[in-house]
Amino acid sequence: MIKGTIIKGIGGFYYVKSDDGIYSCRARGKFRKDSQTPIVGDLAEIEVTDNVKKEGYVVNILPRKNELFRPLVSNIDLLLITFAVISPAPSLQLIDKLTVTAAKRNIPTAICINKCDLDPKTAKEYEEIYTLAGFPVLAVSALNCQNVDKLKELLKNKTTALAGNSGVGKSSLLNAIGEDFSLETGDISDKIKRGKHTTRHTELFPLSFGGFVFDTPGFGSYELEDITHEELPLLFPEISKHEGGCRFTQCSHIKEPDCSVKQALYDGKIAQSRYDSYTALYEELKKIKKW
Ligand SMILES: Nc1nc2c(ncn2[C@@H]2O[C@H](COP(=O)(O)OP(=O)(O)OP(=O)(O)O)[C@@H](O)[C@H]2O)c(=O)[nH]1
Ligand SMILES: [Mg+2]
Ligand SMILES: [Zn+2]
Repeated sequence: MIKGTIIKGIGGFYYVKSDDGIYSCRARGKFRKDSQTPIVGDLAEIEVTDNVKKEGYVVNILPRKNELFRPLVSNIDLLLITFAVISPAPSLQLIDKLTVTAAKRNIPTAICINKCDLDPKTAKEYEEIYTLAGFPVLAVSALNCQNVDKLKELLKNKTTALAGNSGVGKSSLLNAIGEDFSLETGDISDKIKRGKHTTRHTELFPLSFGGFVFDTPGFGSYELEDITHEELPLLFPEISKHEGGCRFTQCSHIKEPDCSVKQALYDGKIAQSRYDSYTALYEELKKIKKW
């Protein structure tokens, strides 16, 4: 039995990187029975069936530090939520859903604003929104390598998953850090300005300067799971900071008087777009509960 990390999964095969190379493995039937599926990032124990062809079976998954559903990854130190200033235009609510999901799972989050070459002024506005919310923010360009050195610094010595819509430039950024990944990148459609889902599989890559990074497939939409409206304020760092400061202990920070969150919004300490995401998600989650 040897141990390794699942770096890729395609068509029922898991590619497990161990000290003596990469093994292509199938999962033992027991995984289906226990409804546990190996995912990229997992530490796995494998049974080698062919040492020359490097084949085997995944027989056990070691306990996960954490896992995300979208992108489907495990054991990460940082979620790097990536979007483009324009082309495709970002949905801030989608980005905020991602920060909420990561907060729920106690996964540290940073924000990466790409394609700053296309509209530096708007990039600055987004940078302010997420800096105010308390996240580390990088404004970068894979095209002209703006701040790519800072991106490398951020990735160094940790395991990071890039997450974001198709076409925002996740694969391009990983190519830009000069690690010889040669990842395939795709155009943005002319008509609807959306990505074309170029990256089809999640893959984990080692970094020569220390650490690992996941390139992941982009998505079009994103739904919140297993989060209640009651806990939502705790999952926005700039809102949870004010917990206990309102007149009502169960304050939803929406309609109540003497609300310290609304005060912070008026004072410009909370970004309007983040507050808008909060209220929209709050109402949405509340409806689910009533059902
Ligand atoms: N102008 C500009 N274009 C960029 C930049 N980064 C990426 N692009 C372009 O954006 C398009 C999409 O880039 P990808 O790297 O394939 O995007 P992705 O996020 O990996 O997309 P999926 O794999 O589909 O999820 C390509 O045409 C890139 O050349 C940038 O910083 N500036
Ligand atoms: Mg890609
Ligand atoms: Zn309040």
